[in-house]
Amino acid sequence: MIQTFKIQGMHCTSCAMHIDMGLEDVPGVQDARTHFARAITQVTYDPARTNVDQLVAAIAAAGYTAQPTP
Ligand SMILES: [Cu+2]
Repeated sequence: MIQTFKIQGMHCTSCAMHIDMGLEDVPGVQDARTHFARAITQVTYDPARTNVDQLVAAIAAAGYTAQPTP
């Protein structure tokens, strides 16, 4: 499953790396790609092991605000 999030709070490309690292620590996340210039993150995950709320929480723990896009 792939979910895209709009991200608030990024100010440089290392912010994007922090988000990717935080997401990749979540069990069930297969891939996380944060685009600094577009202010989005695309997460590929196993819905049997994690969910959108947990992904938002992981991004919040890294210090950023995430909003899932439809
Ligand atoms: Cu930064």
